Formats: sequence, C-alpha cells, structure tokens
Amino acid sequence: MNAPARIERRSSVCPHDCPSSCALEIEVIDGRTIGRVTGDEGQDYTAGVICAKVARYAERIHHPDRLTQPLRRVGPKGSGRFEPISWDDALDLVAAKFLEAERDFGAESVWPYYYAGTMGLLMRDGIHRLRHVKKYSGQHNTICTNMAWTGYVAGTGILAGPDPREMAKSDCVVIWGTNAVHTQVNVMTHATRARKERGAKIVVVDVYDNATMKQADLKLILRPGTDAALACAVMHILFRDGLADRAYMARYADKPEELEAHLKTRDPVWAAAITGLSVEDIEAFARLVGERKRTFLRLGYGFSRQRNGAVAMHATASIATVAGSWKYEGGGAFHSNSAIFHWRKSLIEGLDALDPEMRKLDQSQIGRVLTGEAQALRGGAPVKAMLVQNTNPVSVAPEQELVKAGFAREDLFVCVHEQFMTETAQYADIVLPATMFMEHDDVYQGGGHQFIQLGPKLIEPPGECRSNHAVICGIARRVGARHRGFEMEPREIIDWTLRESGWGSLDDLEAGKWIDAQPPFDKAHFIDGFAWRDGKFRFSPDWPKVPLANAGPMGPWAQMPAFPDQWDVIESVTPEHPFRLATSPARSFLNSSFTETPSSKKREGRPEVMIHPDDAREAGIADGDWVRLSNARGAVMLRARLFAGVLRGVLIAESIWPNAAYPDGRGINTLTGADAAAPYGGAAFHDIHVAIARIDAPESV
Ligand SMILES: Nc1nc2c(c(=O)[nH]1)N[C@H]1C(S)=C(S)[C@@H](COP(=O)(O)OP(=O)(O)OC[C@H]3O[C@@H](n4cnc5c(=O)[nH]c(N)nc54)[C@H](O)[C@@H]3O)O[C@H]1N2
Ligand SMILES: Nc1nc2c(c(=O)[nH]1)N[C@H]1C(S)=C(S)[C@@H](COP(=O)(O)OP(=O)(O)OC[C@H]3O[C@@H](n4cnc5c(=O)[nH]c(N)nc54)[C@H](O)[C@@H]3O)O[C@H]1N2
Ligand code: SF4
Ligand SMILES: [Mo]
Repeated sequence: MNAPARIERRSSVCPHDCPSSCALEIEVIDGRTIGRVTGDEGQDYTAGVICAKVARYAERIHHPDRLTQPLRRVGPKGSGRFEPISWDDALDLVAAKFLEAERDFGAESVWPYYYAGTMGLLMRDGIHRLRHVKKYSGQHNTICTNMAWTGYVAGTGILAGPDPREMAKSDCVVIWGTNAVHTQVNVMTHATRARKERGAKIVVVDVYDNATMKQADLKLILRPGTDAALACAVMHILFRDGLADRAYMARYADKPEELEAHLKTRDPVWAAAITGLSVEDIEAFARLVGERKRTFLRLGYGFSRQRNGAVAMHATASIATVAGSWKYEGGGAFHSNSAIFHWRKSLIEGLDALDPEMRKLDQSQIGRVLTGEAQALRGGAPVKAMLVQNTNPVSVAPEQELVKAGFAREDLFVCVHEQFMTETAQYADIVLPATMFMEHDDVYQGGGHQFIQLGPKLIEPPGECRSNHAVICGIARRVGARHRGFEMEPREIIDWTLRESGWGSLDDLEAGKWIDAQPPFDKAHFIDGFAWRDGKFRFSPDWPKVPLANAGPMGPWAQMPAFPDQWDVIESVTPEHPFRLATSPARSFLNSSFTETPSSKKREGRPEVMIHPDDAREAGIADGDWVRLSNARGAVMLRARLFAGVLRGVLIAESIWPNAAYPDGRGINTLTGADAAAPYGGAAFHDIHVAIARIDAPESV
C-alpha cells in the first residue's frame, strides 16, 4: 500500500485578469498535482475569500484538454487540424516566418499581440522586450481600461486613491458599474463588513438587477450609458441643498462656481428622463452621499464601456469632490491603484530599446488591422506575422466578423502560445503549449488593492509546456534579438525589478509573502492636493492632455463636454434597432477563460439574453424562445430569458461564451463595435443597439 502523500500548503496569487488579485493558499499534493485552493486569511484585502471558479482550479490546471505539445497546422486555416512538432522545429519555423516578414515588408509587419490572461509582470509584459529590440509593431491597449482610467485621471491626475480596505470603514458604499459578486468578490467582503459593523448603506448602480444589486440597500437600475446624467443630478442636489462642501472645493477644485452654474439645469427631473430612474431614488441617493460624509464610491469598469465612458467616469469621481468625501477615512472615489507601484520595467520590457516612433496598432481594432484597413494600419505595412500570448481575440475582440476574416488570411502567419486550444489557437499555424501560474515564477501587483505578491513555481508543468519567458527568449535567439533580459532566469529578472523599483529583494518578498504598498493617508486621500501642479481636482479636464500612456487623442475627442454632462455619443436606439444591449460578465467565466471547465459550463447553462417581460410580450417572445439579435455588424442567435430586473428597452447577455456555443458559430462580439471611444480609444462592449426577433429553432450549421 502506498503511504498517503504529504500535502503541503503553499502561498501563491491568482494570476487572472481581475482587480482582486487574490492571495491564495494551495495544497500541493506532489510535484505535479494540486488539491484545494483557498484564499489566504493573512492578506487582509483577500481576507480568506476567493471566487468559486478559482477555488476549483484543480479542474483547470489538471484539465485533460490542456495543450502539452507544440503543434503545426495541417488543415486549412481555422480547421483545428494539427500534428505534433518538436519545440526546436516550431521555434525555428516561427523565427523563419518573422525574419521573412521583416525582410519583405519591414519589421513593423510583425505584430506581437498579447493581453492580461496572466497578470504576472514578467510573463505578461516580457513580450515587449522582443517587440522593442526588433522594432516590431506596438500595441495600443484599448480593450479594457482606457476609458475608465482616462476618466478617473482626468479629475485626480493620478490612477490611485483611498485604501480600498477603507470600504469597511465607510458609512455609505456606492458600488457603481461593477458587478463585484461576479468580477471582484472581495469588494463585497469589505462593503458588507461596513454594513454589519457600522450600519453603512450599500448603493448599487447598474443596468440590471444582478447578483451585486441583490445585496443593495438602494438599487439604482438605469439605462446603459446614462451614468453621467445621474452623477450630474446628484451634484446638482448637493449644491441645491447645502450639502456641497464649498470650503473643500475652494481649496481643492479648479472651477467650483462654473460647475455649479453648469449644473443648474441638470436637475433630477432632467436626469430621470435620461436614466429611467425615479426622481425619488435620485434624491434619496444624493441625500445619502451628502449626509454620510464617509461615502466610498467604488467605481468599476462596466459603466466606462460606453462611448461616453471616460466622461461618465470623470463625472462620478467629481461627486466625491463636490461632497468633500475625499478627506474622510472611508470616503472618496476609488477606481484602481495601478499607479502606486512605481515599477522600473526596463529589464522586463526592454525599455532601453524602445523607439517612441514605433507604430502602435489599436488592440481593439485587430479585425480592421488584419483585414488591411489603411487607417487601422496607420498607413503602414500590412501585418504578416503574429505571436499571440495570454489572449483570445477570436472570442473576445469586437467586430468578430472582421477578426475571423483577418485570422483566416492564408498569407498571415500566426503563432499562438496557449494553455488550451482556444478559438484563436484554432486559427494558428503554430500552437505552443503554455505553463499555468503554479508552474512558473512571477510577481504580481493589485489593481483593486495595494499588495505586491509573489507567485512562485510550485509544481512541474504537464508534458512539454513552457513559460512565456522561455518562448520569448527562444524566439529572440533565433531572430537575432539581443538583450540581457533574454539571457536571464525569471527569478533573476524578478529580483532585479523589485530592487530597482525600491521594493527590496526577491528573498525579502518570499519571506514576507507580500508587500503592502499603500501610500500614507494624506497622499492617498489627496490631503496634500491632487496630482496636478496646482493640487486641484479638475471639474473641467483638458481631455487630450490627460497624463496616461496612450497613442494620442482619437475618437470624437474635440466634442467632449467641458464639464461633467450627459454626452450623446452612445449608440442610441433607432426605429430599426430599438434595444440597447450590454454584454455583462458571467459569474463562472472570466472573459473567455474557464469556458473550458466543466463546473463553470454547467453553472452558466447556455447563451441567453435577458429581456423585460413586457418587451418580450410585445415582440411575441416567450421564455426560452430562440431569438436573433442583429445590427449593422451582424447577427447572433441565442435563447431569450424573461427577466423583470432590467428596464424596458434594455437587453443583457452575460458573456463571454465561446463562438462555438452559438448555432452558427457567431458569438456575442459579432455585435460589438471597435470604433475608438474618446479621448484615447477603447471598445464600448456594453454600448450596442440591436433589433430582437423571435426565430424558429435553428439547425446547427
Ligand atoms: N466572473 C468574471 N469576473 C471577471 C471578468 C469576467 O468576465 N467574469 N472579467 C475580468 C475583467 S478583464 C475585468 S476588466 C473586470 C471588470 O469588472 P467590472 O468592473 O465589474 O466591469 P464590467 O465587467 O465591464 O461590468 C460590470 C457591470 O457594469 C454593468 N454596466 C454595463 N453598462 C453599464 C452602464 O452604462 N452603467 C452602469 N452603471 N453599469 C453598466 C454591467 O451590467 C455589469 O454588471 O472583471 C474581471 N473579473
Ligand atoms: N462582449 C464582451 N467582450 C469583452 C468584454 C466584455 O465585457 N464583453 N470584456 C473585455 C475585457 S475587459 C477584456 S480584459 C478582454 C479580455 O480578453 P482576453 O485577454 O482574451 O482574456 P481571456 O478570455 O481570459 O483569455 C486569456 C487567455 O490567456 C491564456 N493564458 C493565461 N495565462 C497564460 C500564460 O501564462 N501564458 C500564455 N501563453 N497564455 C496564458 C488563457 O488560457 C486564455 O485563453 O475581453 C474583452 N471582451
Ligand atoms: S476573485 Fe478574481 S483574483 Fe480572486 S480568485 Fe477569483 S478570479 Fe482570482
Ligand atoms: Mo478587462
């Protein structure tokens, strides 16, 4: 009889693209197997709580469908027919194709494409070292954070704010445009603690009665893309009722009198007509914010995924300045702490080789880029070769019909480095098997919190999986790219990066498990002033000059309103397209990740669109019927679910299901647009007009 294996508990961190970046404890059963995954109770943001999908990580890491060997395409593009190939032959072929593209079309015809499938700084961002040294095309990251970050920084001057743990010390927590129960569960831990310990009120602002809203004391269900109208009316009431902190604004804001005058006409009746909320609810919300000085506005990404998203984010953050809530513990507006870590990334990203003139292609416009649209290519060479790491654009990127047409090009060479045979990998010429986070070393920062954490290698990967760093170095050697980062081990790069950034050594981090990087209270609450030269929050931002890394102003930025306002650039309804659709995140998927795990698939059921019962009746749609959603970009077939927790005229399709889950292979991103949102670009995933019609049960095609 075998002796039972000795189970070790080891520390790690969740690598997924989620603001929570949870501290994990992992049962390591042997050198190749894990058991249970739990939240670390010692790290006081995670506080022992993690989401169900990561608690079941053994299902993902030991999944029978994991890629374990390099593959070469043998069928037509997208057929999913591959045969095994050795690592050396695979990397030789990738390098030969990259060199050929460079020779025939210039280095910018190679486009390394990546995103945040892992949030590890080395494994995620090491691809830039290869890009910079070789002068390949750059990537302008627009798919996720652009409108939100720009809108927040437009006011504060920096992407940082009050300690998110202070939500527990608040008297009113406003969870605005984030479905935290699905997307960042720890927000709920701290918010519900405030309610239990201090009688705090929880307000939720969203476009449907979702899992987070079910926990709210005040539910505000509004029309998509109308958040700035609500914010304006709240500020109008604060000024009107003597709840505005005028002394605070005199010291800490740029143009309070002009703002007040501008808001005179933005009253609750005006906002009710735009948002679909009642005047009473708007008044009640404003009173809460005005009377409870410790109001913590937890601003999410959801409401920024609109064409007016940057303006809406800035408008909501402005509420904290009018109310003066920033100066109180448990008060202020928080979106992300990304700017507090002051990383020196020259080794990871090869910044010493960066050419600022390098062409930057819009990540969200990958469909337009790959189908050769001149404007998307910035007038330059076509893209002829790609390396894709940590992202699955064939499922997640907007304008899917173009994305698929682009990847189907026979003259485009694509290497996808992946953990699973994703819908993007199915279009590749070469597929390389990737490690998962417990199989390599990396360092992580919080977005929704303030910890730096280490995710060490705990087990051996299955088969022939290699890390992103190994693949980047392997390609670099073969294409003649030289940089000392390509010669170093992950732990050496992590150690150097920590030291140079002022965070001690790798040994220190390993011993301490995490570093609490939260700046002192006065800095985090802007008591010393906001991050502009005059220290004043901007009610009237200089939109094209918001200090964020970007590719210059784009979208209709010149028309942006001077003060917080309802900006009518959203994809409004028309007689042909009378509904507004939001593609909100599903609980058991994380973008397209976890669509492969059996328990997540089971819990999500099938692709559905929620529709108000009265709208359904008028359209002759019954619960469970097949419907077609359509707009100028395409059409999608899925089932209807009658749901009274949404306003009339609004539809919700929780996402992102694989395209293959739909009868004709057309997934939800068939309907989403890639036109650049102002002022710096970005995809408006919840800003879609559509028609809806009942159809007969389709035959799978
Ligand atoms: N389970 C799960 N977790 C995830 C993800 C996932 O897909 N699934 N994705 C991860 C990623 S990449 C990110 S960036 C984060 C994002 O997490 P969040 O900050 O939560 O942002 P979103 O996921 O875009 O949407 C959040 C909510 O905004 C709502 N919403 C849409 N339009 C509007 C609007 O106009 N106004 C208002 N007030 N609300 C609106 C949606 O209905 C949704 O309930 O979550 C991460 N975590
Ligand atoms: N309709 C709609 N579309 C959306 C959104 C929405 O709300 N609605 N949300 C958008 C947002 S916010 C985002 S951020 C994007 C995200 O979209 P993606 O960046 O595509 O994120 P995931 O779907 O999670 O895919 C990440 C992939 O990386 C792989 N991966 C993970 N770790 C590693 C690693 O270490 N190495 C390698 N080589 N691969 C790895 C995973 O297996 C997975 O296939 O989707 C966007 N698309
Ligand atoms: S909540 Fe987010 S960070 Fe935490 S375990 Fe789940 S996916 Fe990972
Ligand atoms: Mo995201």
